[in-house]
Amino acid sequence: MNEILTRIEQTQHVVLISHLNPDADSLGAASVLYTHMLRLHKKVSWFCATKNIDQKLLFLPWSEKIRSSFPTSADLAISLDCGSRDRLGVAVACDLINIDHHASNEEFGKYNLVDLKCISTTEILYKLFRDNNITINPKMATAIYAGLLDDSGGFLDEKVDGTLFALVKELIEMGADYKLCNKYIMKYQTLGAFRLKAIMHKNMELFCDGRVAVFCVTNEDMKISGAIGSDCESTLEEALWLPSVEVSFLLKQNRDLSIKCSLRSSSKVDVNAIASTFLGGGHASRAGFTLESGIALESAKEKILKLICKEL
Ligand SMILES: [Mn+2]
Repeated sequence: MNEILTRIEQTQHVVLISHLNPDADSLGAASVLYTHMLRLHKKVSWFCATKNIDQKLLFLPWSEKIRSSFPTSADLAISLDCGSRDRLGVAVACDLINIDHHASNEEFGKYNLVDLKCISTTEILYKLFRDNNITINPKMATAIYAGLLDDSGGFLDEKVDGTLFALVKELIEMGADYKLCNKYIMKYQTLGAFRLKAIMHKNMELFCDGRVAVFCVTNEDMKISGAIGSDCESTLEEALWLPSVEVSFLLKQNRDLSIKCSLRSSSKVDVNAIASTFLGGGHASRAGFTLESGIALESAKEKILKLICKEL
């Protein structure tokens, strides 16, 4: 049997870790393993350092079990969709299994299951279970589909091909509630998110002949709209569908005045490479990093713009 599955068999108490500001893939992957651990009659906890999890993701099986305090009694941790140790939002002392698909993954686990060919971390789990004859039940199939749907940008990503649709068909046959995922992940929005969109649309700036779209979101914008951090991302991604836009990035002020930068690209510009010059990472088409407090939004914007325009 697979080394990772063997280690899981030996555990008394496992903690599943979704990354900071979790998406449907990180939560979906943890959800899949949560079901699996219950079937194995293991004690299981689900940790996420972010307290305000996007409401639209709380339809995922077992998401009501997520806690923001780390269980010290766990003897095994499994990080899902975390490219680097700082994405965990916690210091982990016990053995760690790192399951991820980010090109920037730092293989920080004692065991690492990193597959860059997979479109989502949930796809890695699908393959692990399939190859080891582990049954995928409807709850698991739903969570696997959720990760695929979100990380492929609603099946619009360049990497989407017939093999992926064949996998989707299989998941539906296994009982995946794809309609529920489609509704919540693709369409559901809170009033706060809806209001923030209007602010972001109004304040968007275009550079390099309209090829780069830039969004700056201040703490004030967040307060007025009542949105949460992850609400910024859909507008950031939508901007790529403007005819001239090839790269979009967002600078979002955090409460401690550090700045979170998220980048998206639909062209040859590798935003993972740009993010890594700021010690961040991700994928060629979506990446991010954080700038320490003290740097002004405007000067951060100039710096990043310069790097992107050089690549265009
Ligand atoms: Mn992912």
